[in-house]
Amino acid sequence: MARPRVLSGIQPTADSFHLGNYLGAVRQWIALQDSHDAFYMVVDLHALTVHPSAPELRRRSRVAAAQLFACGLDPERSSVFVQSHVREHSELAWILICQTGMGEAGRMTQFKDKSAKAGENAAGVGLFTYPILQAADILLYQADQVPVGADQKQHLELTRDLAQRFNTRYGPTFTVPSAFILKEVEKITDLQDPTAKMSKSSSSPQGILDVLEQPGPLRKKVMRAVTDTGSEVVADEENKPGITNLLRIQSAITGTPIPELEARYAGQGYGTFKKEVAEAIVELFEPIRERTEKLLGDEAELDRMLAIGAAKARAVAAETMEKVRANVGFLPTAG
Ligand code: AQP
Repeated sequence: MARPRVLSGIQPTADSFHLGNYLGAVRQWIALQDSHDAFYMVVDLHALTVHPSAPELRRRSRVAAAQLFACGLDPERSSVFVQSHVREHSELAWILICQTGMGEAGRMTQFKDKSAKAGENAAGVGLFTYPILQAADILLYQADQVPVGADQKQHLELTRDLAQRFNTRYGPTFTVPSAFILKEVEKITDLQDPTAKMSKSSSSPQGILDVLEQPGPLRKKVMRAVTDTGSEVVADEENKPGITNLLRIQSAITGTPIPELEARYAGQGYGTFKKEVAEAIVELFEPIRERTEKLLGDEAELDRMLAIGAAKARAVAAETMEKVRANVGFLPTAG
């Protein structure tokens, strides 16, 4: 029987992924590559919404790809590629834009948050249509599941609505996908503002833990993480969001259940606990950083690995688009 298909993407919008991206998404991607037919991409078209310079986008796209391979994605077991290498993403996005209501797109909370931050007149149309391009990314590959963090739930709902609407209007065309979200790591929060998600674009440098960061600054940031009044290491989302976030991180990295961690640190105060969380993060990130640097040292090889993924992705995308073009009523090209 065919394995279920899984697809996800990450934006090359910074010089490193952060711990939230890793635990909330990339780690699941790696785990799923054996049981699923896996497609993972660096979504450079999406990154254009924040206007990087051309050299910046090129550098960040390569760094993002190198990190994915360094984290454990295998070009033989997964299709790892860059979104702009498959032209069908933009074509399908336009067709889906024509199926989307203004109110529906305007309700997306990520758009509302990001445009509010940019200022009313600074927010671009790209930011507004971003979730529709994301729907195209997913539907193009007929994905069954999409492993993401909690911040993407609403976009996944829109994708499902668009797939169902399209199928009703034009006949069965798309698989209706579902989100694959691990509750324990669905929202890793900012170290300085433990109620907000850790984010490439909105966390302060002290609030974010970058995968490619050196051990020194990583340790310092964890030790300076905002904690809560009291001294007990116990999970309590409401009253101790900072400690709860660190417990979640420690548990996800070491595989130790939170109650066991609470028992281990009972009566020891925050210091020992934070030190051990910092060590777990340093140990996790160090080999990834080293492998990323090595991969970035041979750009030709990195590009070759991405070309393998793009070829596999193009084959699937072309098949879906052929069906979509016929179903919406575009004339076949002669010859
Ligand atoms: N804090 C987080 N906790 C859990 N999962 C997270 N993800 C992001 N932040 C957290 C998940 O990582 C994947 C890739 O994210 P993205 O790069 O496509 O964009 P994003 O969700 O918008 O992440 P950022 O860091 O906030 O990026 P910017 O600031 O560029 O928008 C997604 O699956 C996401 O859920």
